[in-house]
Amino acid sequence: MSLNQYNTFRAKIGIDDEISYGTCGIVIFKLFKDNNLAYISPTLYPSSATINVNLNISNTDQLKLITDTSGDNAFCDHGDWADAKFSVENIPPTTPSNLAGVAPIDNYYQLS
Ligand SMILES: [Ca+2]
Repeated sequence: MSLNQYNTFRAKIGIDDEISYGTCGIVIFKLFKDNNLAYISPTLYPSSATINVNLNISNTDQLKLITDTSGDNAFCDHGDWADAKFSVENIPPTTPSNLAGVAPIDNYYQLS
């Protein structure tokens, strides 16, 4: 699957509801775009609220989803990437750096 046709990755991350006891099930979620860390979650516990991840993946060839043990161990680390999806969403355009705007004439800006 090519990511080039999408610009957004969304998911709901957290510890699965089947884990609900003690200090078991502690994870950190990470997203890598082309092997560069692009998102890291706080340390999540079974009692933590679900986090909505919304990541711009424009110009990304590979997205890697990592559920890290958080450094303790992997016991009960049932991390969920729920409702994970790629989509095309409107992203506000950025101003081209090589253009200069001239004062508005009849409500239009002249760019050159
Ligand atoms: Ca853990």
